[in-house]
Amino acid sequence: MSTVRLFFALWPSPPLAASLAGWAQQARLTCGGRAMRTETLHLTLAFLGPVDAALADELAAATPERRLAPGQTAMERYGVFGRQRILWAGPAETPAGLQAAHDDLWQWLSGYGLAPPTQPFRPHVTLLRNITHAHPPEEAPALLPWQYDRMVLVASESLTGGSRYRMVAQSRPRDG
Ligand code: 2AM
Repeated sequence: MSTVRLFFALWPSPPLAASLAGWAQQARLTCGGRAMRTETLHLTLAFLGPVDAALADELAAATPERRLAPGQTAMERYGVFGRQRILWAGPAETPAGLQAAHDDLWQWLSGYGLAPPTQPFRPHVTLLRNITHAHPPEEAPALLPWQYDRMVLVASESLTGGSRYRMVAQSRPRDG
């Protein structure tokens, strides 16, 4: 049975993605590593991992009927995941609305037999991978507000030298 590696994410608008790419360039001066391509920057709400192709199709068909409660977060700090050698941007605290979106999403996904993560939700946008210096810059650039009203379902396809993201579905805005 073939599988598809899936995740649900918030996708930044092009101007927000461009600002985040600026954050990445600035952090790279301190941390080294490899910057993610601007058009791939995202905030993962739920990482499903490999799922059977039939279930992937079912989720893609059901996603447009999902409503994500609109909300907002902000990119306000840098952080590091040392073991993964990742430098990220994220909110200082997880906003309640974003946590609720994550929890609702996993409640829905558990109905498909998918197991919620055991780790707490840490909303972040990965900016750099393979960093060589495991401490983030002391100061982040000016806060970037992020309003969201939909999520996207993304397939991550492995290629030699990296992975490619393919958007397979998106939720409809609540009043859309
Ligand atoms: P990362 O950027 O912190 O690595 C596609 O790989 C997306 O899913 C990325 O945002 C990635 O987060 C996330 N992801 C990959 N593996 C994961 C895991 N085991 N648990 C949670 N998120 C994961």
